[in-house]
Amino acid sequence: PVAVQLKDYQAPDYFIERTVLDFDLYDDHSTVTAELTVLRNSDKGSDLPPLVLDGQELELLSVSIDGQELPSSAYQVSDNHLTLQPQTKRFVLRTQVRIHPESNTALEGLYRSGKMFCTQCEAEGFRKITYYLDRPDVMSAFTTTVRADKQRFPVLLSNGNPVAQGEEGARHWATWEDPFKKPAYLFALVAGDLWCVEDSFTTMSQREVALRIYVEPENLGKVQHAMDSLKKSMKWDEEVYGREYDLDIFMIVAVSDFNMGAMENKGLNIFNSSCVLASPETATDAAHQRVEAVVAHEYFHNWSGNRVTCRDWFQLSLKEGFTVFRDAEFSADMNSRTVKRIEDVVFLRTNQFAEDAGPMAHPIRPDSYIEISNFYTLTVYEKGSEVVRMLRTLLGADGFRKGSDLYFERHDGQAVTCDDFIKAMEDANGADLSQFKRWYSQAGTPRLAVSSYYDKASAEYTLTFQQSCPATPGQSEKLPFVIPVQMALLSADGEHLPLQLKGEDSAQGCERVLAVSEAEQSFTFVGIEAEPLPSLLRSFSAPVKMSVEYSREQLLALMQHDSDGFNRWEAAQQLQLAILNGLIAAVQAGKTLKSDPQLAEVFAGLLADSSLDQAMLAEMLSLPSEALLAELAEVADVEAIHQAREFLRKALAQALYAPMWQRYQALRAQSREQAYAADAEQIARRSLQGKLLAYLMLTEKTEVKAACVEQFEQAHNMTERLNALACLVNSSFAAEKAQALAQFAEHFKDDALVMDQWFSVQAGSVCPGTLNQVKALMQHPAFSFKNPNKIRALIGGFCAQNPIHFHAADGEGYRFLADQVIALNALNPQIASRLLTPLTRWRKYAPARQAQMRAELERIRASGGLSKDVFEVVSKSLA
Ligand code: BAL
Ligand code: ZN
Repeated sequence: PVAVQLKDYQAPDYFIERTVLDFDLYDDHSTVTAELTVLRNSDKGSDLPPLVLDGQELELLSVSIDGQELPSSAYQVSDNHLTLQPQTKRFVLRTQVRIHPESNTALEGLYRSGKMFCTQCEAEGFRKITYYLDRPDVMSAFTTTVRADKQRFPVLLSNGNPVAQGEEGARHWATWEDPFKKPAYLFALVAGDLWCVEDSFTTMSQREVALRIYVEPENLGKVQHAMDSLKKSMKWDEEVYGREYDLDIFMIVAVSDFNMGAMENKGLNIFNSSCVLASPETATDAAHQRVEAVVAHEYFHNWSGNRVTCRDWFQLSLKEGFTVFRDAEFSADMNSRTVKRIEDVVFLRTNQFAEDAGPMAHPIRPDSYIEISNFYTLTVYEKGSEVVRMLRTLLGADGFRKGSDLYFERHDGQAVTCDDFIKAMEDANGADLSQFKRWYSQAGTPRLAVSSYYDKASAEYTLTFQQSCPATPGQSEKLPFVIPVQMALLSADGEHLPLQLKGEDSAQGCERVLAVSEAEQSFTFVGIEAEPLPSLLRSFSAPVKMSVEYSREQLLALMQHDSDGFNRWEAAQQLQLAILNGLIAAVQAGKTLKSDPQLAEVFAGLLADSSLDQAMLAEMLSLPSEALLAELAEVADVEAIHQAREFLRKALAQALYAPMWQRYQALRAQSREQAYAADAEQIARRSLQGKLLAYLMLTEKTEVKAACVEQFEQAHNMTERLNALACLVNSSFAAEKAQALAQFAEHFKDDALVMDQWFSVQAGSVCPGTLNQVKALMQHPAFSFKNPNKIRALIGGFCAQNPIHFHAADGEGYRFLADQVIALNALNPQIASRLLTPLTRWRKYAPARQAQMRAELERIRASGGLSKDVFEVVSKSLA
């Protein structure tokens, strides 16, 4: 396979003004008729080069131009293209193809999910539906007719507004028209026996929009949370970005078999059922929050993605980074802002920083790819969002809004680039962002080392920043980034000092943003009467690895006094990391582990502090995960990390048994008395309760075990039930564990999404024998190798979320993963490729593990018939 390069981008030779599609859906095949009004791109000249349409796995039945059928000598068909020679600048091309959705296991293009038909076209799935110019800079008005059996597929949907419908014997049809020009990746079609929950939204210009969420009938009771989230999203986008919805109808459809979380097709979002269905009894708080976030994300794409789309796939972060930033801010406004930021930063540090340090590292705007599906990455999405966040930090909220207004106004209806986005931000603010743009072209996580110097005599305090960025594949040298460092200075008694830089006339508030743009740069503050304590990178103002030498006393002072909630949590994290690193070193040196009383004292203080928000307390009590500790280590010592962390957890549970037990019981009593709501206050309470139960269960006390079983059996919501189940699964209480698992499976056996949770809780077990259990569960009737959610829950749950067993010294975990990737490669390349991620991290481990992991990558490479998806990840990992 060859790589596609950004530098080779060329505008299309032809455009497609209008697309008229007709789908005839049957059980053993479907036919697709496409009438495309094709127009020569006049910017490229008046000659008529060959028209090269994309198409894969299509059986061509006929081709005609302007009503004249073409003989087969007039066109060429290859595995990926249909090529023909136009005779005029503008003509109507009609093709008819036969396709096989019923045997499409890659879940790309048109496919069957259970009893329904649905589509997934982003990025390049439309070419599996019909011959087309399948690239995002070809935007067309679509009219779509869908025909199917009336009884089995009563609902026929596509993008836009419904314009006609009719019946033909046992079959019926519906025609949809989308007035907004769009690229083919935003096309969608659904046919099925679906029921819908209907509501409406009045937009800011008083237009009435019908909202419909379609599900299979048994799921009708699980849709309200998504509908509420949708209405909140529509309102928020009007208030915060001035963006109004544009069609008369907005539809969401839930499907069970879906590679992604959801897809923003114009007016017809298609969702993985896990991102739309939620009820208190079946979905955890985290699942409720995910539904809210994904509904918002897809809705926000209507402007950041659909009205203004990407010119080419290298610009993916233009819509994804921006939209993740938008959904993160929405979630922060709907819930606890600080907790949302902490969760996002933990996720970024654990997973995106690892990607940035691995063989697939790429800038948020990659320069090349073999398979674009491999670039729907944490870098493009999450780091992309951080880059947009930095823009807002640098320009200020008002400046950023001016920039986004200009961007939407200037580019409405266009397919544009990341440069266009930056240009709008520059023009609206009179700013020069040329150096900032390095964030789009340089990969890797920058390091920021901070030192300070205090001069009592002159009352000056100087902060010096040194930035660097490690080499990444294809990029050995990096130029300095613009790194916004949001900061404050604290006095000994916790006051936030006025900040006046040398050369300024007066202080400018007690918090400010320093734009670090040089490899080494100093900032001197004046009028500082005693050595201050710096609070740096507040709210995690840049996606960098910062190192500052703080003493334990300083960390404790920050935990207590910092007015930035994120940095209070960060100080607690740094203290925990220091202690954990000491324990890891002790394990490696073969020393007996000794508990450090300081953390227990801190935790005791936090537990006793009734003013502390429960969500914050839950976050402060959470130790860094094994995955994060591995990412932070030079060489990840899996066993030492596991032992050290487990030791510390147990030591804390023992030292703090009384206050934890008392607090747990009080929280559980409150839960029993209150009806479930997925609101911030209750979510915080259950989060804290779950953290405490997990600690308490480590003491193996009978009273705790009984409480855990009680919570498992009596909880009126899935959050408490699943937390209790996870505690039992990870405990040595074999009888209770077996009984709880059996009871759970019996109760929820018909609910696929709940069974996913049952699979993943077992896949994550630290108890011995987990891999064998995972293999056995692959034979369970609720498991299916064809369903991405099941693969992610069970196989992904084990390989990506269970480091101690996945990295077992005998290499069985690696062998297992390679076997699954080889089996999935032909069935669903996207999922196979994604599953591979843990093996790509082989450089993080000691030589023996490296050799085992590489050997499995080589076995995959040698297995033959690799999809582009798997080939790219394997070959880059072994390079
Ligand atoms: N565009 C693919 C799914 C998403 O990011 O919304
Ligand atoms: Zn998106």
